[in-house]
Amino acid sequence: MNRLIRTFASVAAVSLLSVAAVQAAEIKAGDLVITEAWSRATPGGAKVAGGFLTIDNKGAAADRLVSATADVAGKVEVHEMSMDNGVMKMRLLDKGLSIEPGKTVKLAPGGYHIMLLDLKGPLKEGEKVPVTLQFEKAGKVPVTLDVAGVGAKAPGDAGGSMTKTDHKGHSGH
Ligand SMILES: [Cu+2]
Repeated sequence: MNRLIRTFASVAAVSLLSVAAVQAAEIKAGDLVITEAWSRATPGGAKVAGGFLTIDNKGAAADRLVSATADVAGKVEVHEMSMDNGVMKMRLLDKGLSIEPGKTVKLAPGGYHIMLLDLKGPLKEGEKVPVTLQFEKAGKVPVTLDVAGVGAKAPGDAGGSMTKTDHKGHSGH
């Protein structure tokens, strides 16, 4: 518990220090820098939402995003989406997502993402959704997802293209 509070306090301190000119919050956790954390408003009664963010590893050792939790979701998983013969497929990364040293890993629509499952309510545009990421080395890292509009930043993906996924939890799209 102490560790959690300290982590949170250091993140809060970093946020206070960041310049107002930088719009997107930059979160530092050890050697990791996390930016552009966002999600999309959920259409209709959708019970799932993708979470997207950019993770920069400025250290000399690899880290790994192993899991995440969110108060708004019953469960959060680390997923990879890819095209297979024109069909979008979702895959649970049960060992997590490796963040190699010196590399930037972008979680974005159509690729890696965190999946918020069993949503307790819809995500609305303009909302800020707190999520706690769990890294192998950096530990628990609280971030805030800025909720954009339905289908935002993903042209042609405004709710139609995800219906062909083989991932059970996504049939609501
Ligand atoms: Cu997914």
